[in-house]
Amino acid sequence: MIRFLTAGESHGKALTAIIEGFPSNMKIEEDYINFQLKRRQSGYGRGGRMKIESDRAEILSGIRFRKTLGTPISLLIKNNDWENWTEKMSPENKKKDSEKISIPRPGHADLVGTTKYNFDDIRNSIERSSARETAARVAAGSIARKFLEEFGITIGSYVESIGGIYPKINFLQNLFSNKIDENFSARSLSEISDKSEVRVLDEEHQKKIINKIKIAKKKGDTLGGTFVVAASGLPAGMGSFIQYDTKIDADIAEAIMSINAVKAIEIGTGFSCADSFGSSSHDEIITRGESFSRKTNRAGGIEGGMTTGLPIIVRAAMKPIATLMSPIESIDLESMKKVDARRERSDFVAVPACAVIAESMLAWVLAKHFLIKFGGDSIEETMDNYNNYTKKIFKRVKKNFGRK
Ligand code: EPS
Repeated sequence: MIRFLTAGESHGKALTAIIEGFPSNMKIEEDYINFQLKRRQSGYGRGGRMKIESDRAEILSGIRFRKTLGTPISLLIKNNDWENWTEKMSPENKKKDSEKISIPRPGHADLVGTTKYNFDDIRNSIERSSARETAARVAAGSIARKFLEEFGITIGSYVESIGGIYPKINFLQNLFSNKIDENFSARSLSEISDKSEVRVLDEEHQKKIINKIKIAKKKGDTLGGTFVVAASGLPAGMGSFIQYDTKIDADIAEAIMSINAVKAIEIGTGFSCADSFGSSSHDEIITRGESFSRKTNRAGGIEGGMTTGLPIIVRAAMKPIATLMSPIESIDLESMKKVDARRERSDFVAVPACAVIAESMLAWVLAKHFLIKFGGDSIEETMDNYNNYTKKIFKRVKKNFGRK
């Protein structure tokens, strides 16, 4: 079973991640991780912080001569901004005149975090609840992504809407309701969206969104949006129906919902299939050569908590950033009086980054279920197990059901 933990405060010295459970002999290099970290930092509408940071992961352990050892991998991402925060975030004694924050922002973890942990300074809650932590997740997710690529599994994403502005063409509909494209690679979605400043799939849409972000910025307001994450090249049978906690869709939902500011997720046609007849909700089963397939992929690649082999299609919604330059109402915990919520440097929009983080979380869940299914201490052993299973599926069905 793979697992990872992250540590680090937003304005502390660094973020770290410890990743465990991947087989040995998997090729991985810092540049591969750094490429993903750079993707997470991009997107029109980010705040001043992204001009300070240029995230890079340093490999501290678990990798030798660009190959995994099967031992815990530890990664370090330095916070460049730490230079400006050494006193305010010092692990040593607090300076007498150091600033104390007492006004919580609605929509952030400020109030509940501060009361729950019995802090006397909201800064203590702000730091770890900040989405800065997701840099470490993307670094960890890169190891999972690289692992999956060994088996031809790719992951990609795009932004569907920001501030309620949707594209003229419903790309999502194409992904599951039309004829299945056997050659579809989820990575191709990112190859297109990465070229866009807001990670959308067409230029006209980008223009409209950037205008809307400009309006939000001018008003001191923020925006949220929706995004799509997909994975392709999967074997059928990852996950299980045996218990609630073995279902792969449940794990995916948990992983995506755990990303800061994500408020909703759907798989395949999700909410809209609840309004349709069963006959237009499910995917008719067909054979394609020596394998099973479906005429459509409305299920978004998962039936009964297991992968069907068709692409996994996930859609999620991110709420608008909670830090507002034109703030809404809050309470000052010192005076208990009504005040404007605290302003502080932040992003206006982070949906493009959120989609990249979601790719990383999806990669993690898929790698986890892949290794539960196929195991292996070395990548060679995992590959043998994988080949053995996938090559025999169709033959076994034929044998079990009596056809020669
Ligand atoms: C964040 C606030 C901003 C964001 C930050 C998340 O940081 P700061 O307070 O330093 O301006 O830029 O995100 C990142 C630093 C990052 O790397 O994504 C928040 O409050 O969640």
